[in-house]
Amino acid sequence: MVPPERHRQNMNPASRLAIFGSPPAFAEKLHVGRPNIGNRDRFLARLNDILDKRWLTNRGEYVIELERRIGRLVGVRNCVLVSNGTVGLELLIRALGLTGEVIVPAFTFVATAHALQWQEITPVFADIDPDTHCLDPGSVESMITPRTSGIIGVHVWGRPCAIEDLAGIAARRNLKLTFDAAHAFACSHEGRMIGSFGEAEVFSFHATKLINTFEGGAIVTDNDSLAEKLRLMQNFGFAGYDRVIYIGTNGKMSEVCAAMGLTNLDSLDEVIKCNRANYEAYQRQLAGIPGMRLLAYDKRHSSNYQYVVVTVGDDSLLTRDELVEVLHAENVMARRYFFPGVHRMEPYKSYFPHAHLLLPVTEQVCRQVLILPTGTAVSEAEIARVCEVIRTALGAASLVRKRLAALRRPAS
Ligand code: T4K
Repeated sequence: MVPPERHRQNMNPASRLAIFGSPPAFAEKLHVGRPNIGNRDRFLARLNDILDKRWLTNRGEYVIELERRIGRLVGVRNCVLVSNGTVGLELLIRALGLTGEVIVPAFTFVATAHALQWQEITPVFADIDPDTHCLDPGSVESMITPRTSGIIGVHVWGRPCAIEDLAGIAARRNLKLTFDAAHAFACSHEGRMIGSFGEAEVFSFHATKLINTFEGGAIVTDNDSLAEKLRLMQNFGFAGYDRVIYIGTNGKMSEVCAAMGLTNLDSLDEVIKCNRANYEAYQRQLAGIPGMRLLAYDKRHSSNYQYVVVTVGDDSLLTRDELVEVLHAENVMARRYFFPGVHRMEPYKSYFPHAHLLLPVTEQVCRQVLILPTGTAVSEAEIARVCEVIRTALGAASLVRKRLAALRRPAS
């Protein structure tokens, strides 16, 4: 009788995959976007202080401190903390007086477009650059109409947009330029921090982001009058007790959220170091696998390495979607951000049914991009295991493909 270990070694490697009935590589789900959680004791000390002081929200001392620290880090005069990145975008769009049409990428989280449509402004989708995944300035220019009032670039994966080209277009065509910097906290462009470009920029501090405040975001700008307007707008238009001077909403960040932000900010360098080490581990493990291209971070800019992004090319032996099925069976919850592209989501799909014809690169990138787990919750050994699954699956691609097809067929 073959001893179990020998037997396992003699098995076709593909049979070790969960899709063939083996136990999954991970007993628990390995997620993309596990929150980075800073020093728990420091957070709890801040939480106790908040409870002792009974000051829970409405621009308390923790919010003020976090605004000051972010402003300093980014190098801008004003930081307005908000309840989440989406509300930050909505407030900024309104404060800038954008109207009619605004050009955005369709390769982004749906919030970028929703923040416009929510205010009955039409998001017009421009195509992206195949290397950076950010707006293609040539496509932006071709989408400008007499109704266009602005451009919102998105620094996808924390990599800067073609900022100078977009600024040139905005200046020539008299458009407002802003950036959705949800992914780009602590990133820089040519030695200058992201957050300091355009009219203003918006960060997200959602649980899944580099720095989280549970939920939260920030609008950063050097424009003092814009910041003042944003502060009014985020607090119902109150300019003092009983004095409402503007239309507003509730977009405030609470003290507990700010305390979490401060605690996470204390660990910023460690988090980025860990992300970078994880990225480099993936780089080593995935090197030389045909069709699997790890997105490079441009060394001219500093990055937060928050996302590990692989483009699964047409030369790969399995498609991106097949690899996702294999990985999910192993409890590796790889993601397909931003599939199928905002232009294929409602209501945009109904409004612009032919948008995809003008977005060939967006369409291709949406088909090919695979996001793998990283962050402080993921170890190098786990990364090695994830990559081993990928290598095993690709090494038995035709068997895997057949098996996936069989699993998809409904049982008769
Ligand atoms: N602009 C851009 C370019 C953005 O990417 C985003 C947000 C925004 C604007 C809007 O900012 P916010 O209004 O959100 O501040 C996630 C996040 O929910 C979203 O914030 C983020 N972008 C987007 C890229 O990713 P989903 O649909 O993937 O969320 P979900 O719930 O599937 O979470 C992702 C993974 O994280 C899960 O697999 C599990 C894990 N997770 C999640 C949470 C919430 C945890 O382990 N713990 C948690 O607490 O959108």
